[in-house]
Amino acid sequence: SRAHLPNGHFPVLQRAHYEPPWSNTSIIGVAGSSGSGKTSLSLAIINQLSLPWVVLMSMDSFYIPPQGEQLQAAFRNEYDFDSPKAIDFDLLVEKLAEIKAGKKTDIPVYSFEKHARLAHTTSIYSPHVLILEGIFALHDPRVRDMLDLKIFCEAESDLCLSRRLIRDIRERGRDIEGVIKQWFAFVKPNFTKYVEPQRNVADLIVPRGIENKVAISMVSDRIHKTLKEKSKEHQQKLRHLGQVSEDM
Ligand code: UZR
Ligand code: MG
Repeated sequence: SRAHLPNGHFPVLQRAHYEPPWSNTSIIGVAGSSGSGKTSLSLAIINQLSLPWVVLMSMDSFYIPPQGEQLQAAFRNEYDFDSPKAIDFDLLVEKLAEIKAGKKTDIPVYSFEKHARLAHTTSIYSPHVLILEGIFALHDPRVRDMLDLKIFCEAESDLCLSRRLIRDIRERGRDIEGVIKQWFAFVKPNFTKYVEPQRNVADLIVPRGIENKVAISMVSDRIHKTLKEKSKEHQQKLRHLGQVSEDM
């Protein structure tokens, strides 16, 4: 409200430091097992949000490129990509902080064919909402502190394995034996050890993925509410700055 200002007298906004109202990006973290439907759920949330500036960021971008002996293991499908040790959380934290500060941010592009970061990067610039999805989206406490909403995507393990089989064979050039071997060697034990415990730090556990229309619209409503609050705070800050510069 402008009640505290003299009639018809508005603060000199151009003297205030301009800060876009979306500089405090709202970040949603979506964790869950491989094949639990994190990507589909994230896309359904984006669709429901119906906002112009929403970005989906996969934690795949933050794999640490294996070197030497480990690189050779990766090409033999014997490197553990399902452990948090495989993720560069320091870099992720740095990038999330930049995004939240409204800066233009370069995100690495990781190639699973080459097991390396590619020479080019992708840029993210000041979205209203960022969805961070990945098996370890809720793992690191520094990341959790930057999240406005923490979601755990829940699905039965036989469903997850079925999806992973179909996807890896169709889209990632793998074979049945290889996928099943990797599942029992890495995916399943690490799920119990590192992925499942994230249920305990989630705000919301979503069963049935994209079929869960109620959960999707609740998440969307909540984010819209958060954005309204942030925008209101920002406008108040601008008004306050205007008031201060008038008083000088
Ligand atoms: P999600 N993964 C691949 O195998 N290839 C890719 O191009 C991208 C991801 C695997 C990754 C991990 N490990 O097990 C899993 N490997 O996908 C995580 N190798 O991705 O949550 O989408 O299933
Ligand atoms: Mg996925």
